[in-house]
Amino acid sequence: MSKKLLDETSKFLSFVLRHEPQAIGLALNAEGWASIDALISGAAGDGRQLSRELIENVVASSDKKRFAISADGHSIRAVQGHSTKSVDLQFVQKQPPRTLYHGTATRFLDSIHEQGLIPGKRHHVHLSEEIATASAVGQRYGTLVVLQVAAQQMEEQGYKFYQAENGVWLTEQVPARFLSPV
Ligand code: HQG
Repeated sequence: MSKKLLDETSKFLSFVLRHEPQAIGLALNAEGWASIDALISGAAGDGRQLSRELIENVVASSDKKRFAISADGHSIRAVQGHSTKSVDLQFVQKQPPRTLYHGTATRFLDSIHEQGLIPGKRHHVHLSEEIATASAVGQRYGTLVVLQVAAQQMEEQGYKFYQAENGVWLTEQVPARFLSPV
């Protein structure tokens, strides 16, 4: 199975499981789960050949562990990163480390200083424990800048944090006063 096929399929799964399930007539429940059979037939209707084996390979090889298959093997979901309104994952609140990191592009900084970090189209602001991970995320949008988030201080002041099963930290927003450049 080629890396190209795995990457393309991973992008397709992110698209339908996080953002636009309706594009292939797929239903996600509130916890983001979709039937694997329905995913395969919906994709086929869109001219895309998926198989159970290909899907399992994408799930297993995903560098960021983006997807999970249910214990009974019938369903699949993205573990975070959603924008679709049909999903409302109930993450368990968790105490964050003292500092978390967010990678972004320099062109967003003026707006971030004004508004703080906001989720945009997604349901949460995404934060990392590692500067290296935050750097990879921020580089996608232009000239990289990594911001340090005073996560523990935020939590002490009542802001809630969650950790997705792939390790990504999530919160609703980060006011600018908790941000500083690394
Ligand atoms: C920026 C990838 C202007 C924010 C990664 C980011 C991540 C603002 C962009 C996951 C802003 C949103 C998410 C403000 C935030 N003004 N810009 N007030 N507040 N921004 O893609 O965090 O590979 O929705 O800095 O690994 O970049 O898809 O979020 O640049 O975990 O699995 O608005 O996506 O995972 O961009 O990335 P995104 P993100 P996957």
